[in-house]
Amino acid sequence: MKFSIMLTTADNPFAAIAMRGNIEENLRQVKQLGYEGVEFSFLHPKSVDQTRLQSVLEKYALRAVALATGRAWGEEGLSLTNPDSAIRRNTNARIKEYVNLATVFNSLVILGLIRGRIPGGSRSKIVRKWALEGIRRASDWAGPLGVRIVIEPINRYETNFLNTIEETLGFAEEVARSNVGILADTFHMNIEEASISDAFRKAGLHLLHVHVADNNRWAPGCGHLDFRAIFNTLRSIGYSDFVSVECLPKPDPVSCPRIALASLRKAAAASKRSTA
Ligand code: LER
Ligand code: MN
Repeated sequence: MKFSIMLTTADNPFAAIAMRGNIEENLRQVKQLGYEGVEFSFLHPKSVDQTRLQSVLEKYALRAVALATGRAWGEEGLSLTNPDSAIRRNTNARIKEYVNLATVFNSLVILGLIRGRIPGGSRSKIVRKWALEGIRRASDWAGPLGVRIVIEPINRYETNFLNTIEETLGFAEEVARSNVGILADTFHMNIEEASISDAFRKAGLHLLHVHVADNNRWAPGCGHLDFRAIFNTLRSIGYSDFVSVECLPKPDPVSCPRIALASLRKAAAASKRSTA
C-alpha cells in the first residue's frame, strides 16, 4: 500500500483538506513526513504552472496521484446535471482542462460533486442522462490521452446522486468506458454502506483509488474506523495502489498529516501480519 495526501491552496473553502497553503512548501513537508504521493485540488487547472510543479514533484520524487474537480462545483456551480446547457458545456470544458493537466502528471481525474444532483419527479431521467453524457464525453476525451476517470460515491448529506458503491458501479457500467472506475472514500462509506468491507469487495477490480478519513472525518486513527480490517479487504481484492488522506485538519493542522500516516502505516503493517 502506498500513501498520499490531498493538497490545496489557502483560498479553498472545502474544509476536509488538511494541507493547504503554499503548495511547494507543503510538498516539501509531505516528503519529509514520508508520504509517496499527493493529490491536488485546484479551481483552475489551466492556471497551474505545470513545468514548475512537475520539477518540484520530481525533486521530492512524489507522485501526483489524482486531481480533484470539486472546486469547480463548490465555487463556480459547474455541474454535469445543471438544467442550463451552457453550464453543462462549461463543466465539460473545465473537466477537459483537468484531464489535460492529468496527462502531465499521469494522474487520475476525480468526478465527485461536479456530477451534480438529481431532482425528484419527472425530470430525474433526463438529468441522469445528462450526467451519463457528460461523463462519457469526459472519458472519451481522456481515453486517448491515457487518463483514467474515477467516479466517487458521496454521502447523502452532500448529494442525492450516487451515494453507495453499488449504485456507482451500476452507473459506471452504464457509462461503459474502459477508462472509468471507482474512487471509494471511507468517510462516505461509513455513512452509506452496510459493510465497508463488503462494499470494497463489490468494487473489486473497478476500484482505482481510495480516500481515507476516520468516521468523524478527522485523521485516520482519531475515530473508530477499523483500518486494519480495511487494509485486509483491500489486500484480498488485490488493491495495492495509493490510499490518499482527505480529512479535516484535525486534531490540529500540524499533527494531522503525521498522525494520519502513522495510523495508516500501523494498520497496514498489522493487516500484513494477519494475512501472512
Ligand atoms: C471529495 O473527494 C469528497 O469526498 C467530497 O466530500 C467532496 O465534498
Ligand atoms: Mn473523497
